[in-house]
Amino acid sequence: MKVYNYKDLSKSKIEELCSRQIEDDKLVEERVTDIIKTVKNDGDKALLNFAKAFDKVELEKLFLDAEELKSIASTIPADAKKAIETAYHNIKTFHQSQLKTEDKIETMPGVVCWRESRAIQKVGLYIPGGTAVLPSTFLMLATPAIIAGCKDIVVCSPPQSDGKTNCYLAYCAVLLGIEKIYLIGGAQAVAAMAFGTETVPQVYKIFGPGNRYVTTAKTMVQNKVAIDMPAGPSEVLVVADETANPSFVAADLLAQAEHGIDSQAILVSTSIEIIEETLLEIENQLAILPRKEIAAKAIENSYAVLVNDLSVAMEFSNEYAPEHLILATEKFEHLIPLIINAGSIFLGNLTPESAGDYASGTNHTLPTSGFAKAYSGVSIDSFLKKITFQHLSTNGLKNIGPTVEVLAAAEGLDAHKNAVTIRLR
Ligand code: HSO
Ligand code: ZN
Repeated sequence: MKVYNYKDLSKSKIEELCSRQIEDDKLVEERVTDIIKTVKNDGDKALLNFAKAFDKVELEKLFLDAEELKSIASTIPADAKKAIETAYHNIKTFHQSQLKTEDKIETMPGVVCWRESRAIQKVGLYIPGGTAVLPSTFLMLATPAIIAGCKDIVVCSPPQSDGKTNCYLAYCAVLLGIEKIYLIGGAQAVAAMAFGTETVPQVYKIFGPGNRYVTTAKTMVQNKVAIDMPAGPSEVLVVADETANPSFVAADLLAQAEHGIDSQAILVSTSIEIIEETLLEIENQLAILPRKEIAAKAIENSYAVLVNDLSVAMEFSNEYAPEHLILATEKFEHLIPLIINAGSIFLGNLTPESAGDYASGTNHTLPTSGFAKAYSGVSIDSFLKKITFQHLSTNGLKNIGPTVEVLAAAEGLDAHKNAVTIRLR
């Protein structure tokens, strides 16, 4: 991990440090284009062939039904079952609190405007399999979808080598009342949900993280369906002062690093001692991690920045716009107002990102790659559309009519003007 001193950094170097170099990979793009075309043309047959080619399984059918899910779920260990239930309870409680009705507003006498929410009727959730199975992602996406009232919730996850899904995902399905898991992974899952096949229903919005193939596919189907957000490798930025605990900071950076070799774990600190001790701690803790090869590569691509004070740290953080921001300082309260760009924030020395990744209640589907400058993480809002309403009374029509007539005339749109005039008569 490289260490920089902020005062030696030029503006362009800061920009470079804050930019995530995601080169577009022409080969991935070509393959994904091909996969999408094949799924569009051949439907289920293509999906079964891709399962054979990519997941190395011969599937008899493309989904597990409620009975099968129940039977797989019954093999879940008791402690995992309880942990999933606790996480689900917290995620549900937090997301339920986001359901709000808005007031009706009388903008002028007799003119009333308001907004109401309606759920997106058909949504598709992608739950990665690959190097890590993520039942937590299933909870993070399905819970708000259900609370929002989405009618059709299509869940895709790649099949395991036995042609099934694991007991954790199956148990989540049972707990959530989801009656099918489609055994489809990668770009082909995204294509299936975007265009529909004989078996897989077409949806209006696709959610969920995934590898390069999945995220490339999500970008490519955007003229057909909405997506939750553009996705890049996961990242954390830790702001630490002398009140931070280097072992905790190292553990948080490594938790991020183990996600993938392209993950970034950034440390910004006011104390060179904290930086040095954290780097030593990273070495110690890394040595015994099962995913140490992955984590070591990610740490190699990461860096630390020494700053003069916490306000400069926050300036850097806002420029970086991290997916996760950990404020490893007792003074976190003072820093909250300085935060402008970040996906989700973890306050103080006792709040690890892992808490939010799994169980505290906040959503872990968050904007990466600097998109926190413009995007929010997944929440209830992601599954809703806000529809506006208005009503004019006789008095309202009289009050607003002349304004509309004048503006319509100014735009040369007489039919618009007429729609008011005819009523005023
Ligand atoms: N940190 C990931 C979420 C996750 N972590 C799932 C563990 N499991 C992206 O926010
Ligand atoms: Zn994580």
